[in-house]
Amino acid sequence: MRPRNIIIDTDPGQDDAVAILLALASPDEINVLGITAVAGNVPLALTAKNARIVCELAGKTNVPIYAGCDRPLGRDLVTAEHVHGQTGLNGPTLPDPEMQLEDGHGVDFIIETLRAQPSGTVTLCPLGPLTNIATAFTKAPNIVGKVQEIVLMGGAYFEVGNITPTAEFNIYVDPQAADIVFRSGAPITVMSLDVTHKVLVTPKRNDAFRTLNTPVGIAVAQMTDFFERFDKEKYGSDGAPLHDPCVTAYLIQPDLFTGRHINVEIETQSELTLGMTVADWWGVTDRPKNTLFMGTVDDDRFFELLTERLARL
Ligand SMILES: [Ca+2]
Repeated sequence: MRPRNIIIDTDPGQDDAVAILLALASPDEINVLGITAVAGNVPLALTAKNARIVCELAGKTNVPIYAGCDRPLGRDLVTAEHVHGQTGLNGPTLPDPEMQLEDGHGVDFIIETLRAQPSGTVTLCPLGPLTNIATAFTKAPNIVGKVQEIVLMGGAYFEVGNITPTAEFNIYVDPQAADIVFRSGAPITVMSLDVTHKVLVTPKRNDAFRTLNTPVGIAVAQMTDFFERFDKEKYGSDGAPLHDPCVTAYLIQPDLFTGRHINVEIETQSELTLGMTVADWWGVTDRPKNTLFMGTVDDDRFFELLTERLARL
């Protein structure tokens, strides 16, 4: 089987970093055509820098990295330094990148790549707010039909929300963009909080990263240690959820996850529930099924895969 061509759209973020490392460690399954940074967990200047830091950590300095949109479509940027720290990658001490950003805008890279590649051969992997993807779809609507699949981290049904009582962070930051993407007609697979809250970095799993005793293993252990401080207190759990790597793990081993084909729509108006993913899990409407919405994960096998792949870097 040929590796799947993907574009990673990201706002690193420690969990974005782990998702990117997992992809770069898996060239038999995944070919990273490029990385586009977006404003989200921290502002764009930092996410564009962090993406380069992560590729250098992996020793993969030939991946083209572009800066994309620096703010949501219709509202001010909301960031999450309270989770990820001031840099977005707090935890390890990693050198400033030597890699340069590519010239041009991340949105144009997405458009040009989809135009250049055969239809149905490029998968988009958004790990942050959907601003870049929505902007590309709005600017060049004819690329939507060429997308193989969008596999994204965002939203929730049973877990409801993490940044507000009813909204997950990525969708909440740019609900207008999410609305455009979920209405686009492109095939969408969603790694929601319902899944990612089951992927917990317990002390034992953190130790497994650390005992790889490689720069990557140690850095991943330090990153997951850092945001655990916040999450353990918040959730009272044995470890912090590792959200974004669910996206890249799915591309490598889809049978780790199960879900349902359902309709998902985005709340864009209500002040109270802005950014809610209104997911018709129980099939109580006739709205068209636009999403494969994941609900369960084999977390032991997920961490076996992740640790085994990180060891290759
Ligand atoms: Ca992210």
